[in-house]
Amino acid sequence: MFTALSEQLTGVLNRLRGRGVLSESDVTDALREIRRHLLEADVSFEVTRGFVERVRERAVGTLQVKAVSPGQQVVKLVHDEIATLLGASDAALASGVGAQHAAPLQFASVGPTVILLVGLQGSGKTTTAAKLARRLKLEQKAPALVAADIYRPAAAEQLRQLGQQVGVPVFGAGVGAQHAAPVQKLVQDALREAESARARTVIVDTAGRLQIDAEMMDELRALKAAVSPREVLLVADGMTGQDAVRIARGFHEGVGLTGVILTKLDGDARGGAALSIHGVTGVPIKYVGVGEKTDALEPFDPARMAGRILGQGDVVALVEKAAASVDAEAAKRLEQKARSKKGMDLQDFLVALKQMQQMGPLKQVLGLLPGVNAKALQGVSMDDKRLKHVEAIVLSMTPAERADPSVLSGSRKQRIAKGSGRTVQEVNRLLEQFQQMRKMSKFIKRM
Ligand SMILES: Nc1nc2c(ncn2[C@@H]2O[C@H](COP(=O)(O)OP(=O)(O)OP(=O)(O)O)[C@@H](O)[C@H]2O)c(=O)[nH]1
Ligand SMILES: [Mg+2]
Repeated sequence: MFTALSEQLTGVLNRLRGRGVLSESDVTDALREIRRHLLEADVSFEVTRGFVERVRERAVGTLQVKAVSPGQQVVKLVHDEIATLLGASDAALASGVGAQHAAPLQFASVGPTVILLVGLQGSGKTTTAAKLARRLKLEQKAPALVAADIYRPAAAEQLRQLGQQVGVPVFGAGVGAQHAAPVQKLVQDALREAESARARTVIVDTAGRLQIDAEMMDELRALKAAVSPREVLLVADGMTGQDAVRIARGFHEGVGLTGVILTKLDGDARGGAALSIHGVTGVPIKYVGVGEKTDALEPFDPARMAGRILGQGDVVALVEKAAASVDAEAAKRLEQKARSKKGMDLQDFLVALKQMQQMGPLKQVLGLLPGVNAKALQGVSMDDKRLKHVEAIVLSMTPAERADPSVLSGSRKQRIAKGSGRTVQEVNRLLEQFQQMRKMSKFIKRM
């Protein structure tokens, strides 16, 4: 997801992170780069400008108080601002990265909950309706689907097939039905049918237009008035970049939105839509679509998404947790990972190294790490500087590369070396040590 942006921002932050001393002009340089990358990702100009100004202001404050590890602090600022752009509240940020903070769907206290899906043609409304229905069914919310696209028989048929696939009943706009009545009347009838079929949540799939026009907005407003939806969700194509901003603004002003579902984030969406849309509408992104199948819908968690974009979710968690001694939970996770079939990945390797550094003298520590033998790590002389280098290398990798280093081709290694300011030989050495550790822990597991 957002691969290019993620790689670029990760690169800038890695360079900052390593710095013990940081001047205002270092921050200015880094922000100039970040600004360029955001604009390249098609984040809206206003959003980008606001972002850079906020980070600059706060970073200058941080530098003035001569905080320890200023690089790390500025990285945290950038992370938090990205999370804020994506819709994280201050409370969510304060409660740490591990916490889950997806915006939940709202349910009506009496009667069925109506969820109106709106959006332009091809944005993914019908697919998303089915995905959402599947999810609500799993959550025991007794969902039903209503087809409000009365213009194309094929549209209702598509919804009907998808409904069948996920085992959710579909009402309304039957093929061959007479469409003399206005759409809101047909949808009201369908809603009543759904209610008598004991549906408790009703997802209404509306007709899209190529462009926002007055006719569509009038129809949607009439529909909204007729069915009193608890949620009006804009289904927006995540690939459209900052065009999504204009679309979202149009729909928000036209009908009033309660949330957004961004689709097609599994493709090569650059990130512009995701990073701009909340800032412009003020409503939360509630879910993201990550594939064509009906199970490809994920709740959207701004802070975790920020971590993902910056390729540092776990590391931020680690920094925040940084205790004087071993982090019990991380150690447990490591143990589970070491004992699992897949074994440790590079992210775990880094966590293990950091844990060891926090804990001080190596020898005392090695015994604590399950499945890792002192011998396996002998090559890694763990002074602070070496650890920083190792860390920089691992952080220059994308999450996918960390999970599976076998994908690392020569050109990827070169990119990583460049991003971390190390040599390709060092990258290779790190990978060798990692393989040794894996072998060792597999061996121990078998015993
Ligand atoms: N890769 C991917 N494709 C998606 C996603 N969501 C929807 N699509 C695809 O996008 C295309 C359009 O989806 P629809 O659900 O038909 O879009 P719509 O908004 O209902 O379109 P109209 O009814 O014509 O306005 C389909 O080919 C879907 O399979 C997603 O999250 N990822
Ligand atoms: Mg449709």
